[in-house]
Amino acid sequence: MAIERTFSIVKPDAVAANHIGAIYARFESAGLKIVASKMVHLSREKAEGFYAEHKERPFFGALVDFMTSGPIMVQVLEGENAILANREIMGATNPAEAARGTLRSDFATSIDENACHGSDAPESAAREIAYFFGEDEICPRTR
Ligand code: RTP
Ligand code: MG
Repeated sequence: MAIERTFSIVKPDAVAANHIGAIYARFESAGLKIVASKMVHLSREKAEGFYAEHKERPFFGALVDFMTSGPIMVQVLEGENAILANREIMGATNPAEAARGTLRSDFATSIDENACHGSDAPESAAREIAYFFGEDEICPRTR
């Protein structure tokens, strides 16, 4: 398996609860490298664009309210099979269904406030990384 990049968010609930470091430690423990990272507070327009695929879903308004409710951390993770590896670290969308030891089991409180986001496929990873980062903001390891 080639080295892959994926896009990740520490959502407003987890930032507010001071879980940034604990979540970053899970990525690093799993061998994923953080090759870009910044804190941002999304505008409604930026959040709506990010979740455009869910525009017609009944939870869309609540999702945008939540994602704009406070700052988030956005990061690019790099490693072997990074997209699937990150989805496994995160656990199921609904924390009630997330396996023990996953981010959502340990840090999420509900399906709406579920602590983290991770790209679900190579196409979405490429699109989401470019939505937040210029290539000059991504720093592959040199050692
Ligand atoms: P994410 O995109 O945030 O990583 O989460 P995901 O892939 O696991 O889930 P997705 O289907 O893409 O849904 C995006 C976010 O919308 C909220 N959601 N609510 N009430 C509901 O039935 C429902 N379904 C999804 C979740 O907060 C989910 O993370
Ligand atoms: Mg998703």
